Amino acid sequence: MATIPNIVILTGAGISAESGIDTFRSAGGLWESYAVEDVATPEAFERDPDLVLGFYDMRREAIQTKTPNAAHMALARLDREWGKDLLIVTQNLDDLHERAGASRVLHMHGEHLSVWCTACDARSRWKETLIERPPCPECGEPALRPDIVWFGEMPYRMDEIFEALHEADLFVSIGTSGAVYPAAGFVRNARELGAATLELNLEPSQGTGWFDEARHGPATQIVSQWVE
Ligand code: BV8
Repeated sequence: MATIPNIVILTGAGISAESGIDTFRSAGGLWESYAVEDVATPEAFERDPDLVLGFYDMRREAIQTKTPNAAHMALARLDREWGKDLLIVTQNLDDLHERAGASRVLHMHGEHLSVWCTACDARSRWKETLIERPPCPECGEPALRPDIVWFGEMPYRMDEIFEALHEADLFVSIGTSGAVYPAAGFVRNARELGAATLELNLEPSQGTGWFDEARHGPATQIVSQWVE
């Protein structure tokens, strides 16, 4: 009997595209309207907090109106039914994996419904806007920022991710352009550690040559087909 593989799945903005959430670098993506250094860096937040807080307020509000698509549902089914280790490492801020029913999800770039107090360091769940500088639920200081990993900041729980890559027999990358590190390097880590590698994306990513196999098409089709 073929041994059941341990699986690590990396997802990016492309898996949520068909739910109506803007990607970053596809046509009409977010970064076409915003220069990333203007909104997704600590320096940008220092320089123009209203621009940055307004950008994330807009995205936090938009995400709450969206729903999981067939690709999220297929991965959630796999997560529920897979008897071995399985970890969904997502670069996405949205909670569509969780709302589809997945439980083994790790947000390496943070979550849109989380805020971080730069005064007391507490993290809190948050659905409202930040532009009015509301008081921190823990310490009352008007010092809340999005709990999101900006460029130049260390992604979250990297040790857990590398532990999972060590154990992985299969690494699957879904809906990511392979433009941002360290996530874009995981396929090479996985290969070096002996895992098989599969890319499921609308089009070849920047790292497509590192994958053993690549299937291209909309996630709602190719992810559902792969899970079947
Ligand atoms: C760090 C949060 C170090 C904000 C994000 C030079 C070389 C290597 C690295 C660097 C370098 N210069 C600088 C760096 C480091 C930098 C980096 O990688 N820069 C890049 C631009 C070169 N990385 C960092 O700064 C990281 N931190 O390195 O820290 C450190 C060390 C010690 C101590 C302290 C620090 C932090 C990176 C995290 C930045 N934050 N997001 C926000 O979301 O607003 S990154 C941002 O890009 C999002 O998280 C997003 O998820 C991520 C990646 O984008 P994708 O998800 O791939 O989305 P994209 O639009 O690009 O692609 C979508 C894909 O889907 C496309 O391929 C498309 O074809 C496909 N698609 C579209 N529709 C569909 C579809 N697929 C299927 N179906 C569809 N329907």
